[in-house]
Amino acid sequence: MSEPSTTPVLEVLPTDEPTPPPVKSSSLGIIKNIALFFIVAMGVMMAYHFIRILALWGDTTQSAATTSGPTFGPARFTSRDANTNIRPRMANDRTQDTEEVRSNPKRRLTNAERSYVLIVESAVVKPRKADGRVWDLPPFERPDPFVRIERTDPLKEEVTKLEGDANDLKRLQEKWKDLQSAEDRLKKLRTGDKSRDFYERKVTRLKDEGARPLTSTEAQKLQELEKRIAKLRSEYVRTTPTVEDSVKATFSAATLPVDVGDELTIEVLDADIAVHDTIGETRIVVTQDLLDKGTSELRFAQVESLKIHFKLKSAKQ
Ligand SMILES: [Ca+2]
Repeated sequence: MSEPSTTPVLEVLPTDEPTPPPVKSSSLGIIKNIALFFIVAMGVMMAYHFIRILALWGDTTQSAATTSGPTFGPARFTSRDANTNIRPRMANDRTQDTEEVRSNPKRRLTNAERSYVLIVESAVVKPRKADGRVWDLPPFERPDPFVRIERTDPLKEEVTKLEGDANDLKRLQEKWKDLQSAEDRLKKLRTGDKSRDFYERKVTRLKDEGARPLTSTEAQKLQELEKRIAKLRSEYVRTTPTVEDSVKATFSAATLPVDVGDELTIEVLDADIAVHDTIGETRIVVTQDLLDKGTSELRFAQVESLKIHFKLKSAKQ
């Protein structure tokens, strides 16, 4: 509770005074400290409530006053709306969308309802990793960059669940393959071969663990799961093509539909055979300012420059 903050006060003050006169003043000191403690505690509580009230007040005034969803920074309200009429058409309908989504978490802004597309224009990558090593084995020391954009999206939870189901089936499939190859191996080994024992034990273990082929229903289910996972994931994850062996890559690739309030994780990766190296990763929240600016240049980790562009969808899209 509040103990950690109180103990130092109670203990330190008396010991700091080298020769406190006995009984009387020490009991006076304790009373003082207790009083001080209550004053501080009340102060903290009052500050806490004050901040909460401020926050609530901010929330209500914002949702009542703004005309375009969540905002980050006051800059955009006055000047732009007054000076230019860049985008009056979206001001209201998109706000309704975002407001509706916020008040009803089940209602998700669909990609079709998002008004912009995030174009990844180009990337400049530092020639070496943060630890000073080159990206790839010589003579191809330069990275093979591509960019992955992921929007924070409730769909991910569903995908994770489906992936769990798919992985169970895949594990079963793997186990069956292992059993078959162990049995094959055993057939080829002569009696008395030293490694027979190893494979015999392996076969017994896999059989004990229930290794069996997938039923046709299971095989079909796995196929459907994988299709569905890929489809759902493409709703909130997109990657650019890979540019091979280059520290200056031009993509000009359309990725995700986006809109105000979207939180995006942007990763620049070096394509590799097994595991892709992360060149840099950053997170942005899409604001009206960013959308209005159109093009932005980001710089993070080993990414010297990443140019992105928010393109307004054409009216019919
Ligand atoms: Ca590579």
